[in-house]
This record gives sequence, structure tokens and C-alpha cells, in this order.
Amino acid sequence: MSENDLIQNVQQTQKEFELALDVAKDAEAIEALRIQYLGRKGCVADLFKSLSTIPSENRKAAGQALNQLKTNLQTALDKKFDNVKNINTSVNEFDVTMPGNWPDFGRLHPLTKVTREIKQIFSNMGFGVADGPEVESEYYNFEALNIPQGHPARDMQDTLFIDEGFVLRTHTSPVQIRTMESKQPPLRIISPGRCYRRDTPDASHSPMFHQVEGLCVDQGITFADLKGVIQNFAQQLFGSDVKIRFRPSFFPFVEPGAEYDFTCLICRGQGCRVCKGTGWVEISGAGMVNPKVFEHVGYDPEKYTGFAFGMGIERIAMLLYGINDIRLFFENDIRFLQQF
Ligand code: 2U9
Repeated sequence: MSENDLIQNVQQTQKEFELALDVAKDAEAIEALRIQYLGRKGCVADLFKSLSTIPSENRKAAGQALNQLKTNLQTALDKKFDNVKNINTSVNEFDVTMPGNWPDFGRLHPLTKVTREIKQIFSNMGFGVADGPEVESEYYNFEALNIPQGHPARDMQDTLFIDEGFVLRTHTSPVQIRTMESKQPPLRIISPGRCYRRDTPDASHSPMFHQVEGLCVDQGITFADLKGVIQNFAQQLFGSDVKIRFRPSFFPFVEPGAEYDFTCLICRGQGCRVCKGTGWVEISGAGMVNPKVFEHVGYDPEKYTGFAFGMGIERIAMLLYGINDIRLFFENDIRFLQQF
């Protein structure tokens, strides 16, 4: 055999080995290849035997090629064996000290959380929870609350009318009427629930929103009782430093009526951008139940007095959590909901 023949055999052996190594998928196949090519009776041993047939003065290049082939094959076998071993290790061994993958837990909607907190605070003050229909008659949603025909609150632009004489309730006040029709004083209830207004959605309005109204009726109930209940609610939910104030306002179903504010929950009354520098944020309305409402339910206004208040639950949640767009509550974006 000539030196060039031997060098060509070396190159051919390298190519055949590389093809065979590519299809070797496990340690056994790799070991079989090592024996076939590098074993005592393997291909490389045969090539070294051929080297002895070449005159010694012509063996240098062929000898170098043979030694390089042996090194290449051994390196390739070692690398392939390591790769296969790591794959096997990762498949067969299980590191029990690795932390587990936490399952995605469900969570309460922020409005549910806030509603439950509000219920708890008023329950601690002796208020029960009353419920009622969302599709209401005009009588329970308007007349019984001293909102007569022709009142602006009954205009089409504010109310969603269903059928003749029925609406989607614009507040939960009808629940208070229904409760008074079925129960004599003393009465202390809150009525949380969905309400509907004919509003175009924007950052502070939603056609469907949640409200909680409160009602307390007994002998000798005064405006001071209302102030005490609202003050305690404010401090339980927003902190003991929060103060409240009332400003005269008109609602057909209360007399005197007022709007109530809390000290700003961001600057705690110092004045900031959120409260427009006033130190106060408006919450909602309240007042002493109008005697005409008592007449509708058969309560004696000479014997009983009562206070009532309302609040939007989204409004409370937005103040509590620093949310600036009411639409976030209803878009079911997991990036928003998972923060609560
Ligand atoms: C009865 C008698 C009186 C409940 C009241 C308000 C003032 C009030 C707002 C809350 C958020 C409307 O949806 S809102 O914008 N409500 O400002 N609510 S007094 O007065 C009642 C309720 C029931 C029998």
C-alpha cells in the first residue's frame, strides 16, 4: 500500500465513523463503535498494521494522519457519551430538593373582597344584609322612594327600561322598601348589589355598577347616629386617622339630605392631586329618611325616624386600592385581577 492510499483510507474511515456516530443513540451503541474502530482488532489497528508495509522514509505524513484519526475518534466518542449520559441523567434522575411549580390559585375578585369587608364592618354594627330583584317595578324603584313621575331621575337617559312598568334598578333602595314592607322597626340593614344606569362607559362610569345602601329605623334615631355609623365605617376600612364631613344636598328619599366626604386617603387631608388640593374626597350621599317614604310602607313617621346612606362599591374599591379606571373591574384581565 502506498502512503497516499493509506491517507485516503484514513479520510474514508473518518467519514464512515462520523456517519455511524450520528445514529448512535445510547451508551451501548457508542461502546460498540469504540470497539469497532479503536479496539485491538478495530479499523484503526488494521490501518496501523498497513503503516508497517510502507517504507519508513515515507511513513511520516501517514503516521501523523493515523494518530490524528485515533485522537479524533476518541474525542468524538467521549463527547457523544457525555451527551447521552446527561440526557439519561436528566430523564431518569429526579432532584427532590428542587422547588415545586406552584399551581395557579384562584383568587377573589377585588369587588368581592371589598363587598365582604363592607358587610363585615356593618355586621359588627348590628346591620343585617338584605337582597332583592335587579329587575324592578317603577313603583319600588321610584314612587316608593318619593321620586314621582316626571322627576329627572326617571328620564330615559338615566334609566334602562325593560317592559311597561319595569326597569333595571338604578339603586338598591327598592330592597329597603321591600324589607320595610315585610318587617316592623327596629330595622338595621345594608343592601349590596348590582345597579344599572344608562351611562357610556368611561374611567369613572359603567352602565352596570355595584352599590351598597344602608338603612336604620327605630324610635329616636338622629343624624348623629348616621354620622357615628359612617365615621366608624370610614375608620374601619381606611384607617383610624380618617375624618368625615357632611355637606347639605338634596335627594327625594331623604330629608335633610347630605353628601359625605372622607379625608383624602392618599394625602390624609394635606391636599394632593387626587383630592385636587382640598384634602377631601367625595364618597356618596345620605340623610334622614323622608317621612313620605315611611308612609309608602306603613311606618308611623310620628313614632319612627331613620337614616339611610348609599355608596358605590367600585368607588370604595378604587380609593382603597388606588385604581383609576372603573372598567378594569369588568375586563377580566388576569394581569389586573392577579394583583388582589
Ligand atoms: C330608603 C330611603 C332612603 C339611600 C341614599 C344616597 C343618598 C346616595 C348614591 C350612592 C352611589 C347613588 O349609586 S350612587 O351614585 N346614593 O347618594 N342613597 S341617601 O337613601 C335611602 C334608601 C332607601 C327606603
